[in-house]
Amino acid sequence: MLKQVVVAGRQNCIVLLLAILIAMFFVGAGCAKAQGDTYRHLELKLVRAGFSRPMVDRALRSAPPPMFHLVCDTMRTGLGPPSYAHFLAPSEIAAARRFIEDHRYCFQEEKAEYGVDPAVISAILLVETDFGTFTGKTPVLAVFSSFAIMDRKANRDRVWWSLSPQDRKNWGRKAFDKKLIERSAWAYRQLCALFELEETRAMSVASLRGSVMGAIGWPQFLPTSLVKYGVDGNGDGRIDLNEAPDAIFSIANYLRAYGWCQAKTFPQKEAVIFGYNHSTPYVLTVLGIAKRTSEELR
Ligand SMILES: [Ca+2]
Repeated sequence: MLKQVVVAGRQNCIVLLLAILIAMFFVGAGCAKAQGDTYRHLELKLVRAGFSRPMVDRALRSAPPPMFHLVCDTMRTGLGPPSYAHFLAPSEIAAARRFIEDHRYCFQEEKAEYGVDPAVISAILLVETDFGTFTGKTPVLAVFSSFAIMDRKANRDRVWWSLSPQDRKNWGRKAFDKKLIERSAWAYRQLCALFELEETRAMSVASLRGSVMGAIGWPQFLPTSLVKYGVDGNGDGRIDLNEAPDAIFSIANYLRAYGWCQAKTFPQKEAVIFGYNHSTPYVLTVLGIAKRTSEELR
């Protein structure tokens, strides 16, 4: 009798466990469907642009849900510009110099092929990610998908009403809409670049992680920059911006394309670095680090 009760109890447990698993499956499928619906018009737009439906489906259905909070954070007003002053501390200059010494053979090749000052490349890597220490953990596919769907008023409404009354007053609805529609177009271009990377260079875009604005790897390249200026510096057949040689050569390629080799005067050099990051404090910091690093290398 006792044995029968124990067996029946086990059977009930198995049935209960199966029921939970089946419920979890349907809840998961429901979430995936809801998520797919949110991205539906974006999915159609990408397929109409010529990207393969299975690839787009697979990527967007596995992407995290739209990050409205992230979009909202970028629309908050009253935030001061970032400070770069601490990068000019002697310990930071020493780190920039050490990086050049640790990768001197790579920099020799880079200098011979691209002609870009190693001190500038090292300064950029220091400021962007502290030589790969802080590259960001946000799924870049979700970042650009979240911004890309802001072409829809319903999605902008959701961000708008998540802002504080003061932020809404500072923006005004017209300027807010204009900004988010511009960001949506920008993010869509980045998404296209991501899918191009997946199609032509076999990169798994779903696994790419980066900053909250979707910048990737040690040099914090946007996908469009990665497509255009990414270089396989160590010759292993793939471009990985989380490896020093690829990061160094890719930055060199970018700066050469923006005219570094022709830039002789300080304002000309400023203009080239401004092409990398549209921030005057950033530009002055990078050139300041590079100058001090070069002085110490002599
Ligand atoms: Ca490589």
